[in-house]
Amino acid sequence: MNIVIFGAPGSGKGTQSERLVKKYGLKHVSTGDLLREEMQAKTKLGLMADSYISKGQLVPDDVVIGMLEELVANNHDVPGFIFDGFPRTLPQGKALDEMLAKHGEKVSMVLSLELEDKELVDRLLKRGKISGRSDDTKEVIESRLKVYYGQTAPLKEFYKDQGKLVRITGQGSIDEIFESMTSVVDRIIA
Ligand code: B4P
Repeated sequence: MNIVIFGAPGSGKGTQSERLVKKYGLKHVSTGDLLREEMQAKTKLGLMADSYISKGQLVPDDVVIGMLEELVANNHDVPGFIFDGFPRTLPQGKALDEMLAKHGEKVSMVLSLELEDKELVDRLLKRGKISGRSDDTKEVIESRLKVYYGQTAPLKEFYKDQGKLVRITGQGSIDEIFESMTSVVDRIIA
């Protein structure tokens, strides 16, 4: 089972993914977390990623796709993945299909967390006060949302055409949203 958790910045992807991996025993793959680890370690990749992330832009496709290819190839014995924050562009979506196909796998479902911009901005500003993340500031959040609507949201059509897109409200308590998500997953895998 390979699940893509999809949504705008602040929609709850990371929050829900952590819970879903525990329930279903899947491997959590968060490109945001992986990039932040590189940034903290000040590796060459991390310094390069920082120059994009701190401006609210996406890290180039070839870098993120390369990172994921290695991870998928090195984890062929896991029961499946939860992809959190990947794919974020059409080329990434196509690359994910190809890298899974190499291992006889495919994306099973795409759970899209849907939320109004105002709530997204409020959540990220709130997180910014404690996280110290350079991308959780008003100006950068605005640019992340623009990037989301321009480059990431078109993936919804890509997955809708494949019959894999399931829209879930991202509004409500973390527990309520988790319940909606697990009821969809349980129905699909039943
Ligand atoms: P991410 O780390 O993926 O950041 P994000 O989109 O902001 O989502 P995140 O998972 O962190 O937040 P969540 O919605 O769970 O990416 C950061 C950056 O890395 C990107 O902007 C990009 O530059 C780069 N990047 C990552 N992946 C890439 C890729 N594939 N290609 C290129 N570049 C890439 O939660 C947000 C907040 O809301 C939290 O504080 C949480 O506690 C709160 N929250 C969650 N659910 C809630 C609820 N129900 N009610 C109230 N608050 C809630």
